[in-house]
Amino acid sequence: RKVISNSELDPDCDIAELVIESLDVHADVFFNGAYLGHQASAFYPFKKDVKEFVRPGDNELLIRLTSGLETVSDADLAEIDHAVCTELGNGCADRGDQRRAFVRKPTYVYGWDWCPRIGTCAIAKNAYIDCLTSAVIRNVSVKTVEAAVNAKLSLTAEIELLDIIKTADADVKIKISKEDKTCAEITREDVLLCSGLNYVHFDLNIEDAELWWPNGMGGQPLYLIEVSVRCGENVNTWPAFKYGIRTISLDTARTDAKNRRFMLVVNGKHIFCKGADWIPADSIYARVTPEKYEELILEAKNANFNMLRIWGGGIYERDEFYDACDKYGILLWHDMMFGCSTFPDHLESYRDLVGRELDYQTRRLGSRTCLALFCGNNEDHWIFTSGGFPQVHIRHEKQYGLYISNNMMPEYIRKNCPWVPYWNSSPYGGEEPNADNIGDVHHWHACMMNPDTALRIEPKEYDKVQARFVTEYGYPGPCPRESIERYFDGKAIDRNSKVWSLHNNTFEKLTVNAGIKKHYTGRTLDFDEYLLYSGMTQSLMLGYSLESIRFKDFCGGGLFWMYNDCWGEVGWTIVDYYLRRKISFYGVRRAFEPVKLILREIDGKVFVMGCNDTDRDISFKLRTGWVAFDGSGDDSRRTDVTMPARGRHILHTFDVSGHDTLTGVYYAKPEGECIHPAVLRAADTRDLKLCPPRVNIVSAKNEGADLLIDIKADTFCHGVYLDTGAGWKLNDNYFDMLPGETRSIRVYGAAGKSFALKTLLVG
Ligand code: BMA
Repeated sequence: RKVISNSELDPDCDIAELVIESLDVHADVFFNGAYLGHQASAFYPFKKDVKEFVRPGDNELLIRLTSGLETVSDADLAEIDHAVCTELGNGCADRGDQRRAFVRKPTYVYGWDWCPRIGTCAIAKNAYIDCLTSAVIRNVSVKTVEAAVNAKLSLTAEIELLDIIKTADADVKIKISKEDKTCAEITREDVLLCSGLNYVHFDLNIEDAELWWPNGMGGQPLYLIEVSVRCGENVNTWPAFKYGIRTISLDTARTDAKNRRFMLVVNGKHIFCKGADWIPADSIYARVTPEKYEELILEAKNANFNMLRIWGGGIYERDEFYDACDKYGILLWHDMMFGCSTFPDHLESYRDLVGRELDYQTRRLGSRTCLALFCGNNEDHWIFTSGGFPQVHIRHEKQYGLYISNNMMPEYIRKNCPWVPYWNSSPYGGEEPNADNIGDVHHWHACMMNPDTALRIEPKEYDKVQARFVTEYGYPGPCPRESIERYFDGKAIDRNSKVWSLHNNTFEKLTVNAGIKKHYTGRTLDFDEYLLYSGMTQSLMLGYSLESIRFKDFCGGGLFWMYNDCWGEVGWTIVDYYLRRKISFYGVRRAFEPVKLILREIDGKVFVMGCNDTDRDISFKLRTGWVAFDGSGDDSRRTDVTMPARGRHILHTFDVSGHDTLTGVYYAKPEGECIHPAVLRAADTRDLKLCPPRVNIVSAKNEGADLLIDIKADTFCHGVYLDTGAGWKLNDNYFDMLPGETRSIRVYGAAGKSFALKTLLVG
């Protein structure tokens, strides 16, 4: 119930449009006692002209909300009788409530493997009244036609003339500026507006344009776009918005008899997408603050991501989220909100409801700089072939939800943002969804979801990836101690307690302990050791697998499950619910470095791949070969190499030449350039015959607010870290060093502090 004062309203307006941005989910809306209507979706706003009901003094808005589940009958469920998710033999307990298929709201709130059931029911965003007169801008869409020094944009203003009988004359004005410098300004004078919708189109040239690039590939310059319409005395202004000049397309061209490419092309360059899957940042999604969005997207940038995939069981995020992605160069693979279920697309009323949502969201998001691709759903195509659901006869008029992704979405994209690439589902493509040769893959069953624990904890399994694009796979790890203490709420941390198991991912299945045992030690560990070793294992599994995927030059992206949390748990993420970095953050950050060397052995040869996301060729002398852990023997050679701009190339190969990989490592180390060396992982760390580590801090100084520490290793050292606790952010931590290597570590904001330097003990 909200009291709206009449003083906020202009008595001379044509309409007083009440806007309620998000209602979760079934709502009856009353204004001063008048019934305005029923809303049944959290995914588009409720809008109604309330001018005739406005009265002097206070006005009353009354909303009656329900969760919506009560409207779903057994007969409804029988019609789509597969909504019970038995996927992965896990039962519906972990995928919520089967009725979720009928309610258009975030469905993760009914419980998922990574969160408990917290069924929401809310006025989730803002509510206000817009007083509108004569001509109103209803939408502005913009497309980069040419991303070049002299860039071309096309822009369309959708203007509604509120007079339903008569025409009117108007001036429509566009201004594009950057840091107060006007780059383009056009006024279209004396435009004839007809009753209802009018589309006014502009072609714009921007000279000396600065192009927007994904993170790591260049800058993110944003231009300010202002659009207004004057009709008689009235001026209506569309909220000014920022836009980065760039083109994005999806290349699915055939590469050979069997395969097709699946790569995004930004400003004419094929890119490798680096990142992870995004879920709502809170179980109670309405309480996510703009600051939390900002921090999470900044951390995605810090982890060297250039992409997030918005997963289809969550929400269309708030504007602040997309603003931050534009600002930090994070492209979006954007699922529509359908996931892991069948949906009642045979019902006219359901198609109508969903149609409004798709129309609203494609209009709202289609011109966003960061938007790289719309995707129909999460795993809805795949579940028909993955054995989880009974085989059903899918007819055209009853596609169990697929009609929405297959037929409705392409129509709305064509109508509202035809320049945005579209993909029907994730995973999708080829003879059956999850095929290696076409489209994207959720790489779960061969590894983390395999009943065989040995496969779940073996990093080398990821060298077998043949996918054109990986959109999901994962490996779990715990949060830092500070976060676990927080959810234990003052009680002693007990790994046999109910609290612990509630905060443990359903699919963890003792994998974390098995991983520690394989890679590090069979000792009984105290709690801090458990955190350290499990964090290192997650870091290894994610870091190694992302390198394996990036090494495949036919593969267009490596996105792991998942980036962020909606509550604290031992789970998939690298940044926890409380925004603390896990140890694995650093492993992922290294795997995604814009300029990066990766070593892999194939048939007795070591391949050195150079990944260079930047716009300049990089040439340097590269030392490659083998070195003993204690530094005593070094069999290496120097070669001149060049890493061409914006590409992945094999720079060099050399024979393994029979050295003992348990007493030393094959490596590739650039000389001069600030590029980290790469080592070839020959065996599990636990099996290596490491010598006692010798590593020291050689200098520590303050630089502005930061602490800068130089470290030198005399031997090979595994898991070198500054013991800062989770309260500090570093440019790197928990890394390996070669004998003789030095590294500079920056601890942000830690000027004047000192921290102990440690290495991980193995065995
Ligand atoms: C995939 C995702 C999510 C799920 C994740 C981990 O199925 O699409 O639904 O949470 O795996 O289990």
